[in-house]
Amino acid sequence: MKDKQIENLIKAEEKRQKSVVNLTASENYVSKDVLMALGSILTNKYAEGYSVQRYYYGTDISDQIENLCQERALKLFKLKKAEWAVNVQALSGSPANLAVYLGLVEKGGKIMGMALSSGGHLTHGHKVSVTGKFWQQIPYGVDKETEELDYEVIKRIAVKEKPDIIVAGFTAYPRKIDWAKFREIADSCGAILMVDMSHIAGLAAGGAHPSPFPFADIVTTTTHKTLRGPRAGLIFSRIDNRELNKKIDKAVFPGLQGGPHLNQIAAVAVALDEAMKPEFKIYAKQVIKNAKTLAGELKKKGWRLVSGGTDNHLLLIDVASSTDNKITGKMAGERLEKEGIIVNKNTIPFDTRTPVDPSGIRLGTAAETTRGKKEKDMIKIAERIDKILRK
Ligand code: DSN
Repeated sequence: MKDKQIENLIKAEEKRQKSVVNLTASENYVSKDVLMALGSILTNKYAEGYSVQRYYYGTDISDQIENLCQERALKLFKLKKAEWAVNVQALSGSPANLAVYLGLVEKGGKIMGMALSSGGHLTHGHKVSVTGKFWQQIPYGVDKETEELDYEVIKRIAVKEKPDIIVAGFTAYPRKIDWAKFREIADSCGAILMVDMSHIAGLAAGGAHPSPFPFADIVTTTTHKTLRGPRAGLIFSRIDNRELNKKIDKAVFPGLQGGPHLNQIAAVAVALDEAMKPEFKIYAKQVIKNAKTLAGELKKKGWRLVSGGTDNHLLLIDVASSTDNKITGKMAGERLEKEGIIVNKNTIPFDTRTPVDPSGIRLGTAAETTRGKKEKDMIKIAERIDKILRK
């Protein structure tokens, strides 16, 4: 590169990424092919609109790239073209979720989503996000005892509040979600059911987690977590007389965005193809085996895990109540970083502390599994974490 300042910073970041144990639950390492597509000349092209209707010329190849990405997205999740549509232009997960609400929920309408404090995402209607300013959030949480979703309670809230849309999905919930129960809840109050599968998309693609598609009307996802692609967002919608897909397409463009990032769409297409390979199924299963091993080992050492364990790729440790040395999530995250283990601080359900210095840390195994780590490595990582945090 001619720009030495940026080149050196990229090299430094590469070195950092290689030198740490990365347990950030939302990160992963993409392949060289994904990077090549992302860093390609496709970034030069404007192709505002969709392949049926563009506002620029010279877009034949842009059409082919976008169509291929859509075909692969449907194929990966075993969806029929006559039954599901997919928009591949959302720049990431937050704009994808925003586009769904913009397209389908009147301003001021009700979004029923998991509370941030229970593991939901900001874009599930939290007040600090635009999704909680333009719409009204009806929050649901986890049970205080089990720290898991209580579907009867969620149903009662839904029937009382009659939300326009129910969002099932999370950013920090270590348990499987019962998609069928959410379908039943949505039907009991006439709401659209949207699943935000950002965290578990790769696990579902690899057959290691139940797929939400048989039950949802809309499925959104980021592509860079367990799915191991570039940073981007996908919005799947069921094709029927509600015309959800047409409303969502309009919300993405021209509602929220201009020209699609073709380099990003091509890189997503590459990642989707990689996720169809048999090795990806093995990867997805290993991610969960690793998370379960890590959780089991930490529990043996006396760490309290939210809900007692994990069914997916992530775990939440309640560090504040696990030790008597008054360690907080912030202190734990910083101490681990100093020793080369990267996690993120996280609130736990019913946290009495703040998101800036919460009671917990969140750990995930997607990134280290990409690097070939197995159960035996998780045992060693658990030992290191225990030692560092008990110092
Ligand atoms: N920040 C992502 C995560 O870590 O889950 C979601 O936006």
